[in-house]
Amino acid sequence: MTADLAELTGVALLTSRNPADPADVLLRIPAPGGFAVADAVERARAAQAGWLRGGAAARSAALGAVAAAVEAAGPELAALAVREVGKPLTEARAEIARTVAIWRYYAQAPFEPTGAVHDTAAGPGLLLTRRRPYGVAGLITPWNFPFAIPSWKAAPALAVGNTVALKPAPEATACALRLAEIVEKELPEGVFTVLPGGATEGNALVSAADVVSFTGSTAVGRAVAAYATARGVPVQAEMGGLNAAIVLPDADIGQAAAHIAAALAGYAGQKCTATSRVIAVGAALDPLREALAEALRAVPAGDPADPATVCGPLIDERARDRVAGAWQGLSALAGGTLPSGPGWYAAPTLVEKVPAEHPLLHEEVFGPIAALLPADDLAQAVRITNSVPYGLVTSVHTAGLDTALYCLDALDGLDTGMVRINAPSSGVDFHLPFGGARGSSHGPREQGRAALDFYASSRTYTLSPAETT
Ligand code: UN1
Repeated sequence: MTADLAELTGVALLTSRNPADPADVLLRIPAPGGFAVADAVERARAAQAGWLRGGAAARSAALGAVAAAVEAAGPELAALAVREVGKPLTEARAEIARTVAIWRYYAQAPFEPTGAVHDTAAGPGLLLTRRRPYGVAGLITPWNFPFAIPSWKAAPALAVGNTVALKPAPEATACALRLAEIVEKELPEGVFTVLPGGATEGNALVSAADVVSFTGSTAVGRAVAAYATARGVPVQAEMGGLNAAIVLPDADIGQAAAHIAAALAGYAGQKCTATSRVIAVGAALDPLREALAEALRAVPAGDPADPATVCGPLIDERARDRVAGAWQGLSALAGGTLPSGPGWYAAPTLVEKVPAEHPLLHEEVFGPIAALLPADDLAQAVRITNSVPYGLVTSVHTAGLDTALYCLDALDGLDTGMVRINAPSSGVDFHLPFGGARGSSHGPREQGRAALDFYASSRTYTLSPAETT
């Protein structure tokens, strides 16, 4: 069906535009609909036995071949991410490098042990555990990491022997379809399928898959988790963040300001790991206030195709308006302005004197804006950090081991899934578990070895000797 016919017949259309130049439409296609998703999942299910029985060496070789193919297409893929989701070129190149590393890392996984051997509690025999894939992994991915997130979900799912059906965010459809072309060539038919779509296709996928992994908004993530749980299939959901950076007076203030500026303004703050609250402890407030405002004013902003750009456009007009609404009535130390278009730009912004009940301190904006908050001491800074419905990642800037240890304390410390000492809140490592507390995450962790466990159930075998007569 053509886009014109789809419009005439009321079929939903998927449109993706260049956020730096909204007149540049990359794609306009009819959404495939729920039945197409159900069919694709059936094809993926039919392909699973062959993929699993093909053996560890074949799976490893295929995942390694995907890594090489993504690497070979690197410059083209980075340019596509710049054009479709407005990711600044240097960051887009880094995402491709990360994507290649992810496929390489999981290409080793098929050779890893899949379980353990134990003695029986009493008597002769052996106890064994063994991982067993679920079948079809249904993946729902956001637009902000259009290559890395689909890859860090798909690669471990495939490594342990599942097949994959992936529904990308509509805004990143062109990136996902291009990734599918590359990946499909290296894998047997039906093993990896991309189904473009919106909510209808997402629902259909959650209602058919054997294991579900989601990254996106908290509202949708909660609904996906509830639906999958009601069906009795395992689910993980990575959702929002309202991440704090805590700065102590003993920190290298220049370095802290540079890290926070990067985590606040990089990719216009469109990461669940971005910093949106900056908590200055005691005497750190004045020097940090100056240094951070200056660092934010100096952030290279504008055309995402320029390799120097750090802060590009917001994904669409609605996102830009949400950012502009967030600073209304607040006093801005930096930014608080909307640079002229054609793209959806907002300047990196730091506001202060934000009233405790202001939405900026409770709801995720997903843009280049943070609030500067004072704290009398470290304990208060930790309490402020933990006082929101999210708990993904916190950065702590200090020269003191005692401070770091206090923050990491299991009972009194930070209630976030990740803590980064003297590092920006964003830019996490792919080979470690990723996830947060409270409203940020649901279910088991993704990435690293944790992902291999998530995409498989564990079976326990008891081997007893036959009775001898
Ligand atoms: C990063 O900061 O390196 O959707 C990754 C997101 C996160 C990934 C952040 N799930 O923004």
